[in-house]
Amino acid sequence: DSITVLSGGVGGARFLQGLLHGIAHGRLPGVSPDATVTVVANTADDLWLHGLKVCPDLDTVMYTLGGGIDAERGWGRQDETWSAKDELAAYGVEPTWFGLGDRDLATHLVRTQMLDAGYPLSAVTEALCRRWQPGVRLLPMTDDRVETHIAIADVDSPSGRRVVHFQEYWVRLRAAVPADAVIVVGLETCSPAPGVLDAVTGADLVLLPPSNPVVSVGTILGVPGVRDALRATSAPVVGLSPIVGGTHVHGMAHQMLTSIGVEVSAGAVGRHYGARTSADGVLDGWLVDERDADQVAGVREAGLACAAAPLIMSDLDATAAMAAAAIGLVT
Ligand code: GDP
Ligand code: FO1
Ligand code: CA
Repeated sequence: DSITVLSGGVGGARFLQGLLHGIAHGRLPGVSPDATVTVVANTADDLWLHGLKVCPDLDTVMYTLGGGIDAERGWGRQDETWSAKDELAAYGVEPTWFGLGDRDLATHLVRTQMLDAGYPLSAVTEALCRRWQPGVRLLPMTDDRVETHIAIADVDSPSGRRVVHFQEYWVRLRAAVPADAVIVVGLETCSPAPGVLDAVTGADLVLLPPSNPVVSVGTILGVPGVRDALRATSAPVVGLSPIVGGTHVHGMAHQMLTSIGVEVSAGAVGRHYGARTSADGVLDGWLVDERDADQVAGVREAGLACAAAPLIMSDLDATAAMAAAAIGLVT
């Protein structure tokens, strides 16, 4: 069996841990314990900083599944120290609001050196994963530079608006101001990384984890060819809601959904992805949390298989049970 997952960072990585746990323990209906998992990860959070290429979602998945993540923060390395960051600040070098830890820096140094030598990001990621052994095949959605920017209000600008990098919006501004628009620079002209489209069309099952539907899964779906591959694959495609009880669990799904005009509810996100039987839709099934059971009927009306189940990833067993329930919807 081969399972393909379109993932963001923290939410996606946590789901993947539970999925691998469920596979290994034979808890997933119709999935053999030697099933393989391919992860297509969002790279639109990426940034160049101090001359280094930083890929937060790729690294979050790699560190989480490889046992190197700082579990409390959900990003970066465990046992991290911050000497380089302090030294940069002492030089007055901007930006000071984004923290590259000393251990994490080594990853960015290796990555940047390999990119400079001409290797594509997909090859670099494969090389980094040789150390971390995440237990999945980890693919960037594209080898091309794609970066999400957020339009925010700015009274000092003649247009009344200003555009900041996604990381500046999230980390410096803490997503505390409304996002007027999400602009994913480079998305329309990028190409899917090698293996990405085949991973979708050749899979036995495709899962959309409870990742951010706009700035994680949404950007992957915007890579030319990916949406068509999802619509064409013979594999069932099923997603799990990141919205529980009308709000995001962690992160910033709320601001991002509002900015693209999608209501912040489990049902609305499922309908936003849409049924494969409708124009542009990508899903066969959509799983919502038990406290959103009142949304099931509306999702079914949109042509999707839908059910309610506990969707809080409190531990590996609970997360594996979520994956099992999602798979059960479409098999
Ligand atoms: P990011 O790239 O680090 O923001 O991570 P993702 O995009 O992969 O996932 C972020 C989303 O995960 C957020 O929108 C949260 O709502 C969602 N999330 C986090 N924890 C949980 C959970 O326990 N259950 C569900 N259903 N969603 C969660
Ligand atoms: N998040 C923060 O809130 N502050 C940081 O200084 C920060 C640094 C950082 C460095 C490497 C990395 O892989 C992730 C990092 N993150 C940091 C997390 C990141 O900003 C976001 O949570 C994701 O891009 C959203 O998926
Ligand atoms: Ca992300």
